[in-house]
Amino acid sequence: MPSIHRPRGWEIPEREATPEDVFFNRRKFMKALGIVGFGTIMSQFAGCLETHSEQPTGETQSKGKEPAALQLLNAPRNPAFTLDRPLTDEAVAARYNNFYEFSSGKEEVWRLVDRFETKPWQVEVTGLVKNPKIYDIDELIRTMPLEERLYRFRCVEAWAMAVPWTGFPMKVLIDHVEPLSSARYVRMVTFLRPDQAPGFKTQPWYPWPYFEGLTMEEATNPLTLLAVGIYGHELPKQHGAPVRLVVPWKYGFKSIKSIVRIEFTDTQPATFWNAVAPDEYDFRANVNPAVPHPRWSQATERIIGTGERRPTLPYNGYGEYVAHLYQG
Ligand SMILES: Nc1nc2c(c(=O)[nH]1)N[C@H]1C(S)=C(S)[C@@H](COP(=O)(O)O)O[C@H]1N2
Ligand SMILES: [Mo]
Repeated sequence: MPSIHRPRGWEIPEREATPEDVFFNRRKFMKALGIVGFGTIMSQFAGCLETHSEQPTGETQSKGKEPAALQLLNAPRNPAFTLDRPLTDEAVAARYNNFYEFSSGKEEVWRLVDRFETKPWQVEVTGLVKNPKIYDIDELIRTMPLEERLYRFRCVEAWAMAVPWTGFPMKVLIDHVEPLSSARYVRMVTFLRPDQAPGFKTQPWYPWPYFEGLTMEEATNPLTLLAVGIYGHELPKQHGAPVRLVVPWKYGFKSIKSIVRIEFTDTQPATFWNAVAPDEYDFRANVNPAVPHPRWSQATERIIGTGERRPTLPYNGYGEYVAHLYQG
């Protein structure tokens, strides 16, 4: 190993020049307004916030009663997670998506999501747990410790972005349901609604609904996030509303969107892309520049929006958090 000092996460400058300055300034502004009744805020920002059915009344309210949109906006940023690159422009990220339930065309997914109904929404947590439970998405947003994290995100197809997710560590939810000692894996499943997403019918050969899995060690790793927001507001449908997984050290296909079921098992669950092409996508799928995909190199990645190419980082730059999971 050459003795090059690679700065650790907390030593890297938070971000280089970013197109998101405007966004973060807006949030600071919103926080400052937080001392005012938020009816005022909501009426000022009604045009840019997607609000929940629960309407603001203008009276002082506790955190527990705030509309989900405002809670996401107020989630504190976790300073432990910094970037070595600018954040991706919000509109670029929102118009370049992998979400096969809608289309295999990354640039058209956002135009096909209108009929997808993400409210109301429930997530069933089941399997080898002491306290199986069906959670309403509003309950999750109200009761889970929401925070914002700036994460790199790397698709197996070699495109990459860097975005601010709002969510909560999956471990918090896992602790709530108390897995049995026999639970060794977590299996997650996406919705199956052919009338709300055209891809089910246009690509009937796929083994719908989309399914993914992690080991318990991976699922409870502090990096593993269940995201309910991005750029300070609710997830747009194309990003996997209302709740999706984010495992930043693995290729993007592990980060399953629009989750309806989380199941604890004692055997390694099958995964969607492994079922489709076992020679190309394995269960583990850790980002690794040294292991090429059978059809292309993984040595570099292309930053969406700018087209810049950067070297791929082992574990997508998160080795300090996760490399120990894979030793031996
Ligand atoms: N349900 C579901 N989840 C999914 C996918 C999908 O097709 N369906 N695609 C995956 C892939 S390949 C990637 S790269 C990311 C893309 O997330 P983004 O569109 O929010 O950037 O979602 C992942 N989660
Ligand atoms: Mo991907």
